[in-house]
Amino acid sequence: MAEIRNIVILTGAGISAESGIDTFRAEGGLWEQHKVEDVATPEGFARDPDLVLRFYDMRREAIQTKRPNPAHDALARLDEHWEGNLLIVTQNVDDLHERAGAKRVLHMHGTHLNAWCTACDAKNPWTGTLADRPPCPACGTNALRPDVVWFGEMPYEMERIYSALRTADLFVSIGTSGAVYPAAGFVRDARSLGARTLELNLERSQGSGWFDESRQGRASELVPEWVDTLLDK
Ligand code: BV8
Repeated sequence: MAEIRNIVILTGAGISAESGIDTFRAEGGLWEQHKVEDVATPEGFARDPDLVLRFYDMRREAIQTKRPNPAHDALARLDEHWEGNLLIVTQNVDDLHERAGAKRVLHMHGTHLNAWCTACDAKNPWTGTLADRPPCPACGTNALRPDVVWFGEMPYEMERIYSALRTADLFVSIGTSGAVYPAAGFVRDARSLGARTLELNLERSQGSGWFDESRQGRASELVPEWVDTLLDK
């Protein structure tokens, strides 16, 4: 096994499932309860802002009652002890990676815990609601929206992600169905740049065939096991 120094980890809703946060595509998942185009697109927000703001208020309140699980804890431990480069790129808008103690985390689809002012562009730390149209703490305008990347919008920090993929020796995907791009394309990018690729997921994802190795199981078991092998080396 070639020397592993630089690691990029992609996480999705599956890593937070055992913390009690709904995934998107599972039975009874978020996309069964709400139409994506109504609640997670700029067009949906323009059409019915109340529906969208209430949808995110409900989720923002829910995640604050949840706790990190052993998968989040294991990645925080890896982050603390790994001397090489490490970047945890998450599609999740919850803060469970950070609450577990991970530092080298990048939220490519934004975060629940910020309110973004579409008037002055300020990103305000936020734990409350937005459907009641509170004023922006920076400019006082009532033009706040969730600081999340909707479908059709450009994900955050793509350049930082691609530069990490360019030097990665190992790309690991955890708890994601591989249904949403550009995240679902990272395994092919990493592979074409020479990295080894590993999938840890409850079931084979849509991009499973692109991984050198795919392990099925619960993140709370697979991730601590994988981190132990990496740190005990
Ligand atoms: C963009 C934030 C231009 C909001 C989200 C190429 C081809 C086709 C389409 C496109 C394409 N390029 C772009 C598109 C369009 C679109 C797209 O991908 N559409 C799909 C539906 C076909 N993409 C976009 O619009 C993106 N923007 O492309 O801009 C561009 C192009 C190129 C380069 C730069 C820019 C923006 C997409 C972001 C949308 N916002 N979230 C919110 O959260 O409300 S996406 C949202 O859904 C999540 O963030 C996540 O990304 C996705 C959900 O996927 P997962 O996290 O994987 O969750 P899912 O439920 O699907 O799966 C869970 C998995 O976990 C399952 O596999 C399950 O087995 C597993 N699991 C469950 N329990 C466990 C478990 N695993 C382990 N343990 C367990 N216990």
